[in-house]
Amino acid sequence: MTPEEILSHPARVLSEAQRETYFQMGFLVAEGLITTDWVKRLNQASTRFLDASRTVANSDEVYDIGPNHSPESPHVRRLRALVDRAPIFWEFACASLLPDIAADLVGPDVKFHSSKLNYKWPGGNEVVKWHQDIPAWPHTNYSPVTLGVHLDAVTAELGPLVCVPKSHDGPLFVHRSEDGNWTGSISEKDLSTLDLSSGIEANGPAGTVVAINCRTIHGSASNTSDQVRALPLYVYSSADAFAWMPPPSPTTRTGEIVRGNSARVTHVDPRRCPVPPDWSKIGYGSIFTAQQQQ
Ligand SMILES: O=C(O)CCC(=O)C(=O)O
Repeated sequence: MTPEEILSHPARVLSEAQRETYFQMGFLVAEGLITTDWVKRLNQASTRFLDASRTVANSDEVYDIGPNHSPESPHVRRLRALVDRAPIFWEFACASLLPDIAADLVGPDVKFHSSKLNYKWPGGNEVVKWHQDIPAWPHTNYSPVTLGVHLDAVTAELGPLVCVPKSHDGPLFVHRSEDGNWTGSISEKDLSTLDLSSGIEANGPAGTVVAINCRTIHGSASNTSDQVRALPLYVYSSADAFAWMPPPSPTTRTGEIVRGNSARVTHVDPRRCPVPPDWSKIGYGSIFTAQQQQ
C-alpha cells in the first residue's frame, strides 16, 4: 500500500498529524501510548531474563552477551527473538495497542516480522553505528516499521535512538566493507555524503513509542548515565510485503497476521534494495557483533 492508501483508512491509535509526520520524516516519537501496566509487566519480564543470564557465560539463542558479562554484573546486549522468550512478549505483540499503532502506519493488514530487546549499559561505550534496517531483511516493499517502546524515561544521557529526518526518501546503502563482508553499518565513505547533523533523539517518558521506517538512517550513542536502557523492538509490515531473503533473526511467529487479512497479491516497490548475505547459511549474530567485527 502507498502512504496515501494507508492514510485513507481511519486512524486507530495515532492522530492524523502523527501518521503524516511518520510518512514525511520517516519516523515518529509518540509519548503516552503504552499503559503503565504494560510497561511494568514488560519491565518485570525483562528483569527476570537479566537475572537468569547470571548463569549464562556465552551468547546463545536467547542472549546476545556483551564482553563485560559476569554472574555478579550481567551485561546482556540483546534478548533474541523476544516473542519466543515468554508469553507476555507475544501477547504484547498481538493483543496490545502495538499492532494497532502498526496498522496506522502500514495499513489495516499487518504482518509480524521479528522482535528483540536491546540493552544499552552505562560505561560500555556501546554505540550503535548509523544504519538502515531493510538491507538486513529486504522485503518486496518498504512498509516494514520497527516499533520501540521505552520501558523507562529516556534522556540524552541514556543513548537514545537518533533518527535522520527524511532519510527514508534517500538512497539505501550497502552495509558491507570494501571486501564485501557484512558490517551492519553505513560505510564512512557513504556517511561522508550525508548530513547527519539533523538527527533527532527519540527521548521521552516510559510508555513512549518510537516508530522507525525500515529505510530511515538511525543509530545511538553510548549510555553515559548510571542506569541501563532497555528497549524492546517489534517489527511489522503490511501483509502485502514479503521477505525475499531468509530473515536474520526468525521467530516462531514470523509471518503471522496480527491484524486484518493475509495478502493475495504482493506490492512490489521498484526502488532498488541491497542484497544481504544468506543468513540461513552463514548465521546471524546481532547488529552488535556485526558492527564490532570491523
Ligand atoms: O538499541 C539501539 O540503540 C539501536 C537498535 C537498532 O537500531 C537496531 O537494533 O537495529
